[in-house]
Amino acid sequence: MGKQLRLICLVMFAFSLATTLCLVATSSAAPPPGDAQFGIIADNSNAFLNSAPAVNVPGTNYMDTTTLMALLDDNNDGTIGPGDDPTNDPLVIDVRAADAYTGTNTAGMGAGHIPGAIPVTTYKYQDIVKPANLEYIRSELAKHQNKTIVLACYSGHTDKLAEMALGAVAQAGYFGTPAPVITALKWGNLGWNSAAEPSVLAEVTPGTKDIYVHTYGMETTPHPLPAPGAYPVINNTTSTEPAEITRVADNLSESATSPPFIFPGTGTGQVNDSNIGNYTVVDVRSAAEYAAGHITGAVNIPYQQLFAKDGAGDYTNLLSIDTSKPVIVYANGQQESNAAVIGLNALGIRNAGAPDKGLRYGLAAWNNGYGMEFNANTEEHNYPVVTGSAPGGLTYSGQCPSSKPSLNLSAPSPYWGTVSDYNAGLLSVDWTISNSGSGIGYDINITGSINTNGVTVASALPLTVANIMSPGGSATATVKYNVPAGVGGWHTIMAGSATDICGTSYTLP
Ligand SMILES: [Ca+2]
Ligand SMILES: [Ca+2]
Repeated sequence: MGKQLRLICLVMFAFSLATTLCLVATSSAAPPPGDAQFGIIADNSNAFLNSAPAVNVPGTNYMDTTTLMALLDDNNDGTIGPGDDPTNDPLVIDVRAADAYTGTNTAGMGAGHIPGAIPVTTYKYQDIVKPANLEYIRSELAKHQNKTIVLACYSGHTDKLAEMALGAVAQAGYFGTPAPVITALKWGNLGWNSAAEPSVLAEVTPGTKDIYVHTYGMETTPHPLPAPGAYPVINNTTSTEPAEITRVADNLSESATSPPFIFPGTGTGQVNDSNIGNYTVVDVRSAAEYAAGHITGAVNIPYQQLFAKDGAGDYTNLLSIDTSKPVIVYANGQQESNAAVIGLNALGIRNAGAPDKGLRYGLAAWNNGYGMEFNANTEEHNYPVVTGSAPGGLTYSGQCPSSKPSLNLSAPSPYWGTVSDYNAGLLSVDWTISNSGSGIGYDINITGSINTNGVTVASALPLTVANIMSPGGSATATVKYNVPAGVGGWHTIMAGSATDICGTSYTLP
């Protein structure tokens, strides 16, 4: 008994995105210590935190609102549009909720957006490194000569979460090379137009909310870092693309913690003098700032050094964070700690039962004699905002690179995946798609399959083959087919889709 082995005849076709042919050899560097994915994510996080933005606030990775306004209002007439030069404009990405962007919020949380700013497609900063947003950002970035991305949230806090994830992904090559400069707008839309953010203004103005009235303990006694622990195992994805490994880890990190911060206070789930000992507290400010006064019991790792390797090539700083307790990270405000929180959670440097959190508003909220505060005299502006669901006020023309991907489908190898597959007549084919072009391919999907002899596709389509494929790269996706009894062979024509860095779509064949 048993079925006769079915002979398979598959007609191959080529995904042909461009005629340019340029094979690029992949590098063969030795894997980093620990899990290979750990090293890739840590190195890209480190590269981002130590990249130098073209325009920034000294000591932080920020662009201030005055600098952004000067780039948008070149002729300094107070409006953005006619008479201004678009060639130096950065890409501004608004990471607030939809009603803040469109100007329909009724609680004083946003009355519109910076002219030309684009939203995250889902209006959630946590989704910033999901494939649909990256595709959108790539296509918008292609229209800008100034390859700088400025992220803007309500008050310059959550944009740092998005910034870290997007920055590490960019350093890993998701936008090609060189990576765009990625920064956040200091004090966000609050600093751009405080009148448009009355509720946010109240939140950061001393005396108007209880976040600023604490005087919890500070000390000057240094605490040495404990001995390094073991490397966490990451393995979030089967992709071998460093950019995709970094993207998946940061995407998981963005969604792992909501809210991504912990308030100082005595309410449920808040932290204060009497329960701070239940946490590992990491001060990510400079050594000098730490020495001058820090939260009782805190250890110090400046955030630019957090993801760095030591002289022996080990990630000693990361591994020295005691994760036997939930981890709280803090800085002068909440900004640098937010960046650290995304990277730490992405790497699995966290307590098994609780994601890492940043201290809400940082030292400024823990003890109002310390920390970073909004300066109404110099940081409060009334720059123009526009309303509506589409980017308002400015249009840009695209400048796409000439290098294009060229994707090919390799000879498939049909097989029976399992005995039950065999008994059910479900044949598997591993379709390997490779990129022999000179540009990165994105969002590569198998979208359809036309078959002869009564064969049908059992797998759900569209099927994602890869979110990114570098020149010389490849990925394999398995498609299962229902093969009726007695069929000895069939022909199949596969259909697929992909994009290039400009968001240009390719439908195949
Ligand atoms: Ca300009
Ligand atoms: Ca102007």
